Amino acid sequence: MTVVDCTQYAGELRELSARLPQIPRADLYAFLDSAGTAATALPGPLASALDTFNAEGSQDGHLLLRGLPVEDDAALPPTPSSTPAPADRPLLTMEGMLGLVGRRLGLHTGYQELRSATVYHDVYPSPNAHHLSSETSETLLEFHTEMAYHLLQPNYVMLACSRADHEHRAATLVASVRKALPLLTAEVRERLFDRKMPCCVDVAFRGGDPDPGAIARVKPLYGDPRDPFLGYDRELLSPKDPDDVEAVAALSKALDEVTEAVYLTPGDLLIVDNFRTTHARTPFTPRWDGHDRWLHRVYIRTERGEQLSGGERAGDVVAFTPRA
Ligand SMILES: O=C(O)CCC(=O)C(=O)O
Ligand SMILES: [Fe+2]
Repeated sequence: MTVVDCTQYAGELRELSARLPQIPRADLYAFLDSAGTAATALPGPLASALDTFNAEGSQDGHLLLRGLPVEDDAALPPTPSSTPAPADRPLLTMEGMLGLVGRRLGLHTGYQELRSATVYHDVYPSPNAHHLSSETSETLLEFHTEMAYHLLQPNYVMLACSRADHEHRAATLVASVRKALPLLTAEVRERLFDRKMPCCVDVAFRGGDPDPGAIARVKPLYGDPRDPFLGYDRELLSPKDPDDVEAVAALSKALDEVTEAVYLTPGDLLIVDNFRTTHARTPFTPRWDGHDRWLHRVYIRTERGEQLSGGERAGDVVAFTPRA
């Protein structure tokens, strides 16, 4: 795991965050523009770590910023129990960090069908969550490349932590294709590379049909054959051909073998390279006491993988087209 210790920059980062509009949802475009300006003034070593990760990726496919400024637990509002956040909710420090870091990397993107088309998502446990939802808690949220079936799939998923779960059991798991690839035989790689496989989509993208089936086609491996991108979803990817089923099983096993666990704690910001990894979350037990686990999530698009065609702004909301 690659960790950037940001403790020494906390003061500077607090100041940058204080320069941003303090009611971000009042005018999110303006907020993200302002974050874009502030992101040019990030502390040097942090800025270079982000720029290098953005340009080259990394072996383990994620970057953990630790020791960022964050409110004391007592100063935070209660962990939300509904979504989206009220438009007048004041900026939380970790949301400020997601603004700064995200704008250093690319463009924050909302997804029309998801979370009322908002850009900033609260991730918190919810009773009776659908088993594929980030609102699950007592069950394992299985490996998924975020929206692997979406033509405008985000390049990064960023998760910033305001509250951990009480027992510190919830781990965010990340498995990197750069680590898994050497564990695959040449035959398996060849079978998975550039081969479109049927893939279901998350509930939000089903257009009200409870089970539209595999309406997308996803390639498990694609891009540069020596350093491929990964599209892997344990629940949604639905290969039918027996050779495909077998190859995906081999990939699945390799991903399990290289899995790394990140226990997010307040002041952590995890950047997940969503083109080279799949991620998951282990079970934990909520107490429903207003202090349950609380993350903030944004999606970032960059030039890589043709996710942008020119003229986009940070804060744009995009509509669903399945990969086909
Ligand atoms: O709760 C987590 O650690 C990750 C949940 C997740 O997969 C997501 O929010 O995209
Ligand atoms: Fe996710």
